Amino acid sequence: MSVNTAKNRLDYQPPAYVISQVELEFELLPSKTRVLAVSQLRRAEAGATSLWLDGQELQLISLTVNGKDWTTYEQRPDGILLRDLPEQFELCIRTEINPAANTALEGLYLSNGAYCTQCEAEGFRRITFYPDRPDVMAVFTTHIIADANLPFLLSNGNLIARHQLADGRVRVSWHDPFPKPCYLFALVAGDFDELTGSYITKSGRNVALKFYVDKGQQQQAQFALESLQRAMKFDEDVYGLEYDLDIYMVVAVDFFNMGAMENKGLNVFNSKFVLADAQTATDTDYFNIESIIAHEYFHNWTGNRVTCRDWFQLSLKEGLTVFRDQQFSAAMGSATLCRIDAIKTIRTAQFAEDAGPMAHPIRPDVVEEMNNFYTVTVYDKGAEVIRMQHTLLGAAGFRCGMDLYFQRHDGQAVTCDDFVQAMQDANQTDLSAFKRWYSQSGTPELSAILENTATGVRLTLRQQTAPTKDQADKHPLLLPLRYELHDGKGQIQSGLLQFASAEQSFEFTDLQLPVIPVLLADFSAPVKFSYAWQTDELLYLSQHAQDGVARWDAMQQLWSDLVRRSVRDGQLAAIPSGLLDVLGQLIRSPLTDLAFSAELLTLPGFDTLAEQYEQIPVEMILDALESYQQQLATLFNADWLDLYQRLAPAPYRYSEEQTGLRALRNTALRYLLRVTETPDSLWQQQYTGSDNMTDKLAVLQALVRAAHPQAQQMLQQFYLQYGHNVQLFDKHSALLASLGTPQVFALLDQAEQLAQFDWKNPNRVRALYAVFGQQNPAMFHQADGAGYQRLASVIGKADVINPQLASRLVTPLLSFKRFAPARAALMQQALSQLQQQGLSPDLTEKLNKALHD
Ligand code: B3K
Ligand code: ZN
Repeated sequence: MSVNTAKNRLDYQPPAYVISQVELEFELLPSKTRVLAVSQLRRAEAGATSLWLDGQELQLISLTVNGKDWTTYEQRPDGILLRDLPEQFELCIRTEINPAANTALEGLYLSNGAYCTQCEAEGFRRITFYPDRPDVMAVFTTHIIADANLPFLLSNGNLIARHQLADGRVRVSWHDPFPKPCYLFALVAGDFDELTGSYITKSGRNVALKFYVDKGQQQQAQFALESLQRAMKFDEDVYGLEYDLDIYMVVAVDFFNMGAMENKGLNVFNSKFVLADAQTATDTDYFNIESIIAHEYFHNWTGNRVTCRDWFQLSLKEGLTVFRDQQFSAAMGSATLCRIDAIKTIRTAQFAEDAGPMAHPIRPDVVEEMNNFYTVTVYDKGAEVIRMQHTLLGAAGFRCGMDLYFQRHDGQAVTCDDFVQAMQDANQTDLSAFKRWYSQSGTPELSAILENTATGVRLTLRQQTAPTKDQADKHPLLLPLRYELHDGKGQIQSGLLQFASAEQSFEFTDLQLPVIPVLLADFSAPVKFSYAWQTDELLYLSQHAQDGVARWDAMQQLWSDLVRRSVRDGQLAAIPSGLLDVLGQLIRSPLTDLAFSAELLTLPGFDTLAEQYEQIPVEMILDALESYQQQLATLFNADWLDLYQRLAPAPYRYSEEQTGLRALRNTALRYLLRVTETPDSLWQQQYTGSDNMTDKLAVLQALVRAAHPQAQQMLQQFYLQYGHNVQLFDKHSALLASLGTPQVFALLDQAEQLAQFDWKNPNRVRALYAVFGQQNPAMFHQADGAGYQRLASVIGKADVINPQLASRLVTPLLSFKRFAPARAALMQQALSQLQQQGLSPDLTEKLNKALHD
């Protein structure tokens, strides 16, 4: 294990030597894989004679420079420093690695008998000694030698040769003509089923599309293949971007640290984001597959063709690519629903990150372990920062900026500054005030006051950002604010304000009083905002705002006001009759967009509400949510039943219309199951009679959430029936881990003992413990600290096997300062105990930040 030291963004130095070409040869054996790397290097920094090569967990066999054994080097635990180098040379390094022992799933490892790689961010250094940094871009040729029982030997680019060797082994060669950083290198070797398709690009080139999945699962990759075709078309239509190789491959593996990886021409995917059919995947799974397939595809331009100069610039490719995949999802289905999803992520996980010890700007300044910075801030807030540029410049202006960005930087490793510069130059505008979004962490709080004037209203805006753990001083940011002003005559003025100072007033005329404002329509800036709306005004907006997001937001605001009042007064605030009227009306006659109706009828989640409090009143929020849901269930019992019965399901298809119907019907089901009079036959029929996993799982979710007496028994039945399938086993685990009763602890113990459970598989561990820590607030925050102890002990165990996995699981414990002293002390104690164990650099970085000021 290497000792990580903090690196600073401003310390960037260009590489001393660059590599034009690298030729790799792998002789694959589970615990003794031989790697030969032959690189052509050229001095880039005048006078340089030494070169640092990163390397971890490698056994060095030999090292030559221009064919001669090279002895002037210094080997350290994390690499080699070569000295006395000529201006230009061929470097030849032989190493041996042990994929079978690689449980960190970084570098070359085995997943169910198949070899695969994960190199981003710094995994290539576990394959060979190399300048493992994104600004060294080389043309890769890869040779793979393996036994004939591994029929598919894959790497980046185009297949150029395949030979049978005299000893029975096979040698294949791949060549990728596009220079790339080593983090985009990939190798896969295994026995798979292959699903093939094709795509004709807009300039008429035929691209072979190939999906590799476990045996017997070929048909389950069909939806992913079609999603890829849709993504390819979208990028041509919206950005004029065409695919550039003759082949695009996607491999699905079960052992994977995150969602997927955009390696050039050879994506590696977590199988849960490839495999789908009606019997094993839910509507949400289908949505995620389509969006992640698109995300990785879009990286081919935003990430691969133009890459990052250094890892501090990660948001250059991730924020931009998330924004692009959000645009794609919005075009494939309901734009409002997609936006609501993205907003929820910001308001829960991202606001929490900003308020906790890991707070960092979308372009961090200091990093110890790079894997810790693949965060909701870099990704999702990063996407919001791109979205704001899109809002400010308009779709056409943004496209001009993108065109200029590619024209200038194709084939280069660049910075976030380069991106904004292209946006500015293409639009002849000045974005310097906007750029603070890249360097300032924290969540701006925006407040507004509306005063009447002789001819209309004056809107006074104020903004302020509280200090964060990483940055004490904050400054105003440029906020693009989409607004609607609804006047007394029912007329609406709408537009976009640019607000860049601490305080500013805007005058609006020709408005009949009274005026009701919508601020931040479409969540046009990732901020917290407050305005003293009256209940009636919110009710009005929930029905009349032009922007769908604003309508939903008005409902969310009504509920969070009620919860806030309940918390303040220590007793449940009554639901205003006007709100009940609006809800009753919606249940009786839903809007045409059924999925949107379901969102309007759903209360904000615990996490969204929690982020609105400096000190989170756990029980009070949970109790209030529980009581309100119970009230809606009882009050509208007959209407829910009627709605449920009217929404008759058709044979399963994944479509916007059907997804909406299922969402609304299952919302009704959730309320129905909270009422004892609802006959068991109702949900039993849905469970046994439905032809799809969405509706089956919805029954189980509703039983679990309603703490129904039959919940556990049904989970057991589900396990017996479906537990042999790993995706469904994980769904069972996730349901079990979200049971809000103290029995959950014993059930978690039992689940760890099941044959399918495997501490080495991140999907298995996350289904139990990411869910327990992040989606079971009642039990995770149990007053005696049992939840904290459990998560900490799991993290300790996971860290020895897979540091990235452990480091992600720790998130909910890190923000202990947000809780009342007794609870905070228990959380802190769990973290301190964990710290006694020798931890990975990943966890060390986070725990040091959380525990020490
Ligand atoms: N770029 C990868 C993430 C790599 C994470 C490394 N710890 C997937 C993606 O964002 O598309
Ligand atoms: Zn990405």
